[in-house]
Amino acid sequence: MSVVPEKAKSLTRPELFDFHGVLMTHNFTNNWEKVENFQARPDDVVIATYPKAGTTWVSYLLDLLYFGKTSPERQTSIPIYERVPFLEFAVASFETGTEQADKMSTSPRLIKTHLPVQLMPKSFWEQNSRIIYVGRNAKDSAVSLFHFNHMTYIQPETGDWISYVQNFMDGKMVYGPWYDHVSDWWEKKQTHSKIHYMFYEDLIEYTGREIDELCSFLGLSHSAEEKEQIRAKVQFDQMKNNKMANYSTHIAMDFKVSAFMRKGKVGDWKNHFTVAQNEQFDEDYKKKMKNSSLQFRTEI
Ligand code: PPS
Repeated sequence: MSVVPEKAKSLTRPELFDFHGVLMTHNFTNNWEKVENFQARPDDVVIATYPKAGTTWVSYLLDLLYFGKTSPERQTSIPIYERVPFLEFAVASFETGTEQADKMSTSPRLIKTHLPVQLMPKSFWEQNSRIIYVGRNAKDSAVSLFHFNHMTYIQPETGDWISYVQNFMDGKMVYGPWYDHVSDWWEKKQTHSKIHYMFYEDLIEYTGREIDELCSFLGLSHSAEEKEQIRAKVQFDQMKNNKMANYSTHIAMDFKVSAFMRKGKVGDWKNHFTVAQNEQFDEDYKKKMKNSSLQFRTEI
């Protein structure tokens, strides 16, 4: 990734604004013409998530499934954010996501996005590219995003925990409300066979089974031994200590504030929500999700 470090460090936190009906910041819209007209390929594999749902985890898993055997040097020399371009990323002084994706020579290209389903570039649908959507329960997503927002200037001002949770419930977040994002992708999945919808909580509890299902969706055949080796490499502690997977080389993040691989758990929300806040959140959640058949687990 080409970057001018000193220039990047002097950037200020962005403001939220309405972008085609979704709250966004210029860090993800500055390059919109190129994003909207992005030329997808039939063999592209997209990892789509609301932020903090396990994007990096699944990105690394896919990278190992596709390239672990054929390009082992990749594992020790290229950070995950360069192996898997972030499509709409357009932060001043960094290479854009589309520039990164356009010059990729791998096949397939693995591409990450946080776009809500209605903003996906149409070429992905026309080319019938495979899309893996990862969902994570709202409370743990909110907690993870809260810590992340504090550790990177790419995100808007976040405020204290109390006002942040209110904003989360009100959908005043980059990429809009969590509730719409997970539900709209879920709806799309019902009619589009090239979307594989998975859950962070299942990946934690049944990693082996989830890898099997991913392989079957992607048409990949790996031996049980290979899959077991990959399963071991994507464990939280392994990734946390892996400089090529833990973002520690990314200059937009301040690891003194928080680690990118922070806890990697289901249920850390219990260490953040007060009893009253939790009751209010649950009440509000029921209303917002009443028309969706989606079920998340907040503990395992
Ligand atoms: S981002 O910035 O949206 O791309 O972040 P994303 O990668 O989606 O999410 C980061 C959270 O995923 C956790 N994570 C993992 N959990 C369990 N096992 C593994 N291997 C793993 N890798 C990443 C990471 O720790 C962040 O969650 P929190 O709760 O903050 O720890």
